[in-house]
Order: sequence, then C-alpha cells, then structure tokens
Amino acid sequence: MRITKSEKLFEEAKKYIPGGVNSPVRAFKSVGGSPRFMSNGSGSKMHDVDGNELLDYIGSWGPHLFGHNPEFIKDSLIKAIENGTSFGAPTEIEIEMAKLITELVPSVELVRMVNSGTEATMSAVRAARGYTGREKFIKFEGCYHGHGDFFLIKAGSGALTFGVPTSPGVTKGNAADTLVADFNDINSVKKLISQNKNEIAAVIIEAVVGNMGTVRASDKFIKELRQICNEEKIILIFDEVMTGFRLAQGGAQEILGVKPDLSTFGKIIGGGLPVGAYGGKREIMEMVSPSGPVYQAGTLSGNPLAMNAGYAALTYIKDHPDVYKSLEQKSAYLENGIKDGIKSAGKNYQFNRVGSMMTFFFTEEPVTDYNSAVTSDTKLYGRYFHEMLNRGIYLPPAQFEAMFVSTAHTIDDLDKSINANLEALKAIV
Ligand code: KE4
Repeated sequence: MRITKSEKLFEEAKKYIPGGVNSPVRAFKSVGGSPRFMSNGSGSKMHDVDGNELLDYIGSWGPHLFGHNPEFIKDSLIKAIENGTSFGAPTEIEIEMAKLITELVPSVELVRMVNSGTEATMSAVRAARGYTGREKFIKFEGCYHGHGDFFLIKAGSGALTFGVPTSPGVTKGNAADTLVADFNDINSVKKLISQNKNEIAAVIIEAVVGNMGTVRASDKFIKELRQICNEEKIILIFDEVMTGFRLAQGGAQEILGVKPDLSTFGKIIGGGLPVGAYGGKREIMEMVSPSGPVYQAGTLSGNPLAMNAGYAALTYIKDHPDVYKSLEQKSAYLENGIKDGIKSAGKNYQFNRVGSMMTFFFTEEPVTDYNSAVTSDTKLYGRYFHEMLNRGIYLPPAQFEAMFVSTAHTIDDLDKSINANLEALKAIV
C-alpha cells in the first residue's frame, strides 16, 4: 500500500510534537488511521498534502462561518500587515472590535480580548470569583470550556473522546472548587447549590453544547437556571466560544432568549486567527485589571492582525443578517438528506442540529445529555468517518464533536455529502 505524504509527515511530526499534533483531537486517535496534513483551503474545500480535495465540515472547529479564506477577511489581513504585526500598545481597531461585539450581543457592556477560548473561560470564572468573593463554580458533565485546570473535570470534546474527562495533572486543590451538574437537569443544580450555600461564584454552561456532540438546553431548563442564579446571586456565564456568532448574531443567548451575566467568545471572532474574548455586565467586568483588582493580561491580546480579521468577520455578519437564514436553509437541507439516508439504511441513529452546528450520533437513544450521548457506538462512528473521508467528505474525527455548515457550502456540496452518507451507511451496517 502506497505510503502517503500525510503518513510520512505524521511520523516526522511525532518525533518533535506530543502525539504529532498541536491539539489532540486532530490526531485521528479515536477514529483510527493517520491524520491528513492540509496544504490549503478555499471556500468549502481543503486540499491535503497528497492533493486530495476534501469537502470540509470542521471549518477549523468552528471559526470558518464563511468557509476558508474568504476574500473580505484575506483583504483585511493584507491591509493590516502593511502597518506591522503587533505593538503591545492600544490600537483603534480594538475599540472598533469591542464596540461591535457590544452592539451585536446586548448582554455584553464591557469586553476584554484574549488569545483563545480557554483564556476567555478561565478569565470569566476568575472575574466572577473576584466579583462575588466566592470560590466554587458549577460546570456540566460533557461540556468543554478549554483546557484550564479547573475545567478538566468530567469535560467534553477531546477529554471525553480520549476517555480522560478528568485529566491527570489537575490537582485535588484545583478540582475541589469545581462542582459538576447534569446537563438539562435543574434538580442536579439545585442539589449542588443547597450543599454549597453562598459558596458558588458562577455557573458556566454551553447553552447549546458542541462538545458532547450537539445538544441543546431545553427552554425550561435554561430559564430555570437563569432564575436560580438570580435568586442565589450566582453569576451565569454562557460559554459562547463555539455558538457565538455561529447560531445567530447574538449567539445561543439570542435563540434561547436568556441573558447571561458574562459571555465568552472565540473561534469566529478571530476570523481564523487566535482570538478569545469575555465580557458582560459592566459592574462585573470593571473588576478586571487595570480598572479593578482581578488580574488578567496577555502579550498579544487585541493583536491588530487578529482584530482586523475578526472585525471583518463581525462586520460582514452585521451587514448581512440574512446570512443565518441561508445557513439555516442549507443546514436543514443537509439534515433532511442525512436523516433520509439513515431511514433508507433501516437504522434509527440520532441526528441533532441547532442552526449550522450538528452531530450524527451512532445511538438509537435520543441524545439530550452526557449519559445519552455516551451510548453512541464510537467504533461505528470511526468506520463511518473513514467511509466518508474516502469519499472526500471531511467530518470531525471524533463522535463527541460538532460539524459545521458554512456559507461557502453549495447545494452541490450538500448533495455530494448526502449521497456519500447513504453509501457510507450501507458500507458499515
Ligand atoms: P480554545 O482554547 O480551543 O480556543 O477554546 C476552548 C473552548 C472553549 N469553549 C468551547 C465551547 C469550545 O468549544 C472550546 C474549543 N473547542 C474545541 C472543539 N471542540 C477546539 C478544538 C480543539 O481542541 O482542537
């Protein structure tokens, strides 16, 4: 069997990089085989180093709402780089970016830029702790908020995929303040609150989860969560790193109709460059240094290149609100086609979708929380993944992730994916 250039590069990479990748989920560990090394991307397509064209549903794990390398983002970067890359001093574009985020997300009055979603969520919890003077916080089993120590307790995404939802290296001291509730189960939240009265600073949640696969909070649950946080003076944090500007201009909080006290962002707001942000109520965010005592900093926070790329992305969203209507139509078309394929294959697998993020769960049980998500047959998902990859369709190499439709996906792309889905299902069952 011919050794591909990707395989050769992967062997070389493993000599210098842990597991040969700079982020674990890229390594194909849970689906088997060797990851494809990419050489370029444009629109809905990427090419790997062996020249194979791949129809991309990962979109760099969420940032590429408009597909790869859209002209308007590329142009903004080319213009920005003429002035230099980084000054370590304030720039005007940072004001424009902050203003635009506060305009598009009404619950955000003050916002701080950082360099990743992890930094955003870590900092948001710290701000909540500083504001309330309390130390504990609640997360939900299966939600993933980046790799900050205190989040890696029963976490989703790669942590779940590799079976280490609670990571070695996280100290007991760190974990002691992390309380874990069950997603979509308000009684599990009430129980933790009654056991830790007046000790809980925050609840952080992916109101539409991407990291146990796609699972939406029920309207009843999220409204009760908002209510109980009001009553207990607990800061409600929506982790919108994946859902922000993905599901709507105002993200998950817009479609769920619930205003959090703080929100975190990433992915789309960087236009493909490393950016994160956290923001929300003025009186909480004013606790953040240098306006307040809660320290947080970053050499490249608000970096002009990343700001220009992100500003171009968010400006496009502001100027084209109909973009979500078109994403909804394309995503529903794909969902219906895939569900028809599941039926034709005589199966009852589950397919969850919210807007342009979705997940095909290889289980016959409706997936509404962590316990139902993990009934999925991850081996079968791995076989399906490779059948689709061999047909030029590039899906997340892990069952507990979301796939994404971009504005660059055409009906032809979707039809190709729907046909490949039916063939792949017939090949594995
Ligand atoms: P980053 O530190 O990876 O920029 O963001 C962490 C994060 C925080 N919150 C949510 C809801 C997230 O989805 C993420 C990161 N998402 C994963 C995909 N599930 C990133 C992909 C990866 O880990 O390589």
